[in-house]
Amino acid sequence: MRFPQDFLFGAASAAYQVEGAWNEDGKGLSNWDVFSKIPGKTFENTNGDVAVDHYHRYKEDIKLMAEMELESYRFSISWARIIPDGDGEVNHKGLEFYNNVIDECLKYGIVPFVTLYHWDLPQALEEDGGWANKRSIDAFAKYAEVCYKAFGDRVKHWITFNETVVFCTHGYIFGAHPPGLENDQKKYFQATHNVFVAHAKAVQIYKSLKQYGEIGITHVFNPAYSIDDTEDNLFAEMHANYYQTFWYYDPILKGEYPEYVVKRLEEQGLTPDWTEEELTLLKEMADSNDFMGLNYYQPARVAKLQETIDLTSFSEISKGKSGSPSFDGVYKTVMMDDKVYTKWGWEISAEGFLDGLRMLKERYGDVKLYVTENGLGDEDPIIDNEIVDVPRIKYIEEHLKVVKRAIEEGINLKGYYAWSVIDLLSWLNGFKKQYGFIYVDHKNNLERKKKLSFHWYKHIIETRGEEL
Ligand code: BGP
Repeated sequence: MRFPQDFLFGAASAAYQVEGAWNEDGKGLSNWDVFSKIPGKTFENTNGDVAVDHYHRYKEDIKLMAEMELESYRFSISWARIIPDGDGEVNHKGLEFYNNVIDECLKYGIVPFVTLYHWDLPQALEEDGGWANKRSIDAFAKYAEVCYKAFGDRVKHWITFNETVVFCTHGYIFGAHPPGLENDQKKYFQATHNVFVAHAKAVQIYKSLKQYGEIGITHVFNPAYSIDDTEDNLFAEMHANYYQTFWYYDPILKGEYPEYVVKRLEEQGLTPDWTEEELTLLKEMADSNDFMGLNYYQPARVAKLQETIDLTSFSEISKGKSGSPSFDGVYKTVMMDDKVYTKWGWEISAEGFLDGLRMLKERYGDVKLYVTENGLGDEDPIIDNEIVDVPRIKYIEEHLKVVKRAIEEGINLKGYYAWSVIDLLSWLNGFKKQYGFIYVDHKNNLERKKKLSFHWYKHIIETRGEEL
């Protein structure tokens, strides 16, 4: 089978991880501009001040994407470039930059797939309570509307938020992302609710403008599987799926929260402050959400936690590595001897993805899906001046095969975006953890170079994955 003509082969990036130019052309401060400069918060205190300088080199980068035959480029907009203080005046230089990026993509026939929020919140909003404060809901709605009106004539694919589970757990539980709070479960659940409401408002505004594109959200897809068939561990699997997946997917796709979690939150006094009006809006907007974006890297192998853990220290849990307790102390993820892991301890399992897709179909029916991120973080080998990232090719190949199989099974998958199009700044792992098809030489003026995977992906796109 060749992938269908309307299936998009793409690759992704995010503003803070590629752009740099953190204080240029009227951009406001973002929470990451501030947080990354607190000593010890990021790997070797790296930050995105320069990143890979995409702000100044977007033409060169997009030209390379075109050479790779990329059909679509997923990138994010930096909110603080557009509205420097979060909800005040619009910065026209910011609009100009993204107009240029979009036009450059279209010049080559590359479909721009735009994420509105990939974690860099204007610092003024962060200082006012960030996502735990409802002010951010209306600020986001305003920002989204500015973007639709400025870019919506050419951008027909919108993602509101990237990975709510990550920025909320890392921000309010693990202390590893801004605002850097540890184990504040009350604020954590409040923040997730506020994001869902902000998403719903952004969808409502988008539909009212009648721009006839599509809008959805991107979630981490981290399906949980019990390590065995014991009752305890099957319970852990169920619990993990409710907290890590259904809590996030249900309010978007069903317009309501899963009863299992709602009940527990009530018992624990953790119910978010939510109004009837907000809950009604979630319900009303569920049918207007056009797609779900899935960022899949690995499944979770889980077991019930038998020991009691210190629920105040989370620094190690935050890195996505298997072998950590869940923040509510109910289960733990387990590294298994018969599984394969990356250098960063992330399991490699394409089958885990396929089984998870089947689970999603069972729960949510035929919803349209895009793989908005998938890829291998590695330290790429350089041999005779060539970047021979064979493990990345193998990783993406295995996952694309699964995508093909899923489509054959009738799962409604419409595109695949590798993470990432170019080597970029990893939030917590600096420049050491590489993901790109394009290499960036940090010792040589950030010079770009094509990796082996660049040529391989180009071939996959040209042949529409026929040989997979
Ligand atoms: C996702 C984020 C991306 C990217 C990716 C890889 O969670 O959406 O922005 O960072 O993970 O993560 P890491 O760089 O930590 O390996």
